[in-house]
Amino acid sequence: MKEAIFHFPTDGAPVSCEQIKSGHINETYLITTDNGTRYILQWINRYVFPNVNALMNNMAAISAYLAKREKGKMAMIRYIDTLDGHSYYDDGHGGCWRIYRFVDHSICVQRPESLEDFYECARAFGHFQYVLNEFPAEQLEETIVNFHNTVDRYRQLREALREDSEGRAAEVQPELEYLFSREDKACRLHKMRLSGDLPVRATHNDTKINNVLLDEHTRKAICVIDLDTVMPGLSAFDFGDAIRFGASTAAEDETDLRKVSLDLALFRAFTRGFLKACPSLTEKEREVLPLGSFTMTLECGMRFLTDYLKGDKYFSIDYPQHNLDRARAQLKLAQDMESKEEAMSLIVWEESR
Ligand code: GN1
Ligand code: MG
Repeated sequence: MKEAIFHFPTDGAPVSCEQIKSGHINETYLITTDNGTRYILQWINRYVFPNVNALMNNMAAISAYLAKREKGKMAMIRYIDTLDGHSYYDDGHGGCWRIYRFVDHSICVQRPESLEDFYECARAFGHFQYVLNEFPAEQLEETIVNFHNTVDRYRQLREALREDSEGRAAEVQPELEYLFSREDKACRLHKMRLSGDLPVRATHNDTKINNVLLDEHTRKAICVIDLDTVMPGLSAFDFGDAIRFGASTAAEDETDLRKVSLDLALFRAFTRGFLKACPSLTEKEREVLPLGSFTMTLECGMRFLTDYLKGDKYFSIDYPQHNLDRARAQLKLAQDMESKEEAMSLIVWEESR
């Protein structure tokens, strides 16, 4: 049992604690009490999220905003304060912990098992975006500065390369060559953000399908979770990151690159759900959804590669080459997306009508 749980009020005494393997940053545990009540206990990674107060404040601001809204009600998880009234428990050894009630009958899948699953995921993230349409995004604190700033991600890659602290740069030349050859294209969205061509919104920024709870019986979306990276951003980030993870024909860390490609049927299912749930997107925003998919995929590959070069400090890994394998799979997927740009644009156009 993690001792942190005893700093929160629980219904019944905690009797079991099981780690849930999902996500590369925080640690998540399922706690069950003697009367069967379940909680999710999370350890927040301070290397990634140094400012836990900012993160919890963002969450509170969004919850309060959503609670006031009449239209488009949305379920949200609620964190439970500690026994002494704080939004999280600081264990004094650098660890911060928080809990919420496990949502009964909910499941969280690692891959869509059907087109409907992915459609539901799209509805959830699209709706999230839609209900936050008028939320003053500038009020949110940037929990990770420059999170989806691709220009800055290139800067970080160059810095890691210059230092080459682990002596790993020599083995990743083909990956670097691809990344640098696509720099202009990958930075296009960021430039459109700066020029005002695309509106800045409150976005989720980490829209993997495992960040949506589905009803275990009906498989309808219940709510989105993992709001740690809700920050000002572009709608294309949320669309694109979901496609990156959920519309791939292979796992994020697949080592047989022949298996990695974009599944256009899944792309269509997601596009349909997202556009339906989020009618407030501008024409320009819709137009750049395929570019968002490419950008988020390439950027994620670049982040894995940068972390590999720096000695795996950011993402948790299961074996030494893990970040390199993840990077290669993402870059292969980005390449495949490039060959399907027209098909993606056509789908967006068809599903917009
Ligand atoms: C991280 O922890 P998790 O798995 O929800 C990362 C995302 C990446 C993702 C890649 C805060 O998310 O940005 O896209 O891994 N989260 C953070 O799987 O960096
Ligand atoms: Mg997550």
